[in-house]
Amino acid sequence: MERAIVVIPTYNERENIGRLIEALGRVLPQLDVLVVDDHSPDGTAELVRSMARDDTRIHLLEREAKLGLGTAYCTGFRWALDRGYHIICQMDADFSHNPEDLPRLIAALDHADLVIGSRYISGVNVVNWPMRRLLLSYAANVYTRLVTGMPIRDATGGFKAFRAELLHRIDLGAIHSNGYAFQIEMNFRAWKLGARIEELSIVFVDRTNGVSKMSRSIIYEAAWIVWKLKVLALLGKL
Ligand SMILES: Nc1nc2c(ncn2[C@@H]2O[C@H](COP(=O)(O)OP(=O)(O)OP(=O)(O)O)[C@@H](O)[C@H]2O)c(=O)[nH]1
Ligand SMILES: [Mg+2]
Repeated sequence: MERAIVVIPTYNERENIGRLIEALGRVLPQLDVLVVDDHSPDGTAELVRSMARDDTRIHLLEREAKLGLGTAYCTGFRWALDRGYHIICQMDADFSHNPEDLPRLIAALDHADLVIGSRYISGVNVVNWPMRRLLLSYAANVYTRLVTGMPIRDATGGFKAFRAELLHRIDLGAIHSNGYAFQIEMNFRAWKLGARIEELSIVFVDRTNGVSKMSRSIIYEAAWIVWKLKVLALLGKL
């Protein structure tokens, strides 16, 4: 098997991360795990560090403060590229993304450069989200598709698998977005590079443990990034 790793950003996920790493180990015993923790006050990093002591597949990057989701991913991606992984995945720590879906995502990299776990390709596969949140997410995706022309049904999701060759070609240093905007920007840059992108249906379940980091500013950032990306592409800068 090609060397594969999943990057998991965490902020106060102590209640979830241990069980998630164990579940990943059961589903994909060969998979490495990199947790990028932003100095979570709840001791997430201590838990991961103690698990990493007994298991060489588990890795931890600790940052000194909550520096945002986008830079957490980019730091993790660079770490994995520097160490020669062929397949680099990303998922949330809160069990919204089912570890049992990951083998399907990785298998599809046989004929794709980027595989996206998608909530919106066969109806709407979201469990336990309030209607307001679902409508917001769905509308954000329609809006993103209309503005950018990018043929992706779920451009804001965070459950994905990349071929390392593609990540090498994306200018990670030029990315400053966070939250949903970060997911949109990575997809857009991949699409502009001519990457083979495939969406696979997943069921997304709202978190049951821990608190959400969703905020109004994350929504505004996503609303404006699509125009920024479109203009950069028109100017030939992407
Ligand atoms: N390292 C790091 N991780 C973060 C940061 N913000 C969020 N995360 C993690 O990123 C993942 C996604 O964040 P969530 O809070 O689940 O965001 P969401 O899925 O949009 O919203 P909820 O599921 O409702 O909480 C989780 O694993 C978080 O712990 C951050 O600033 N730094
Ligand atoms: Mg979540």
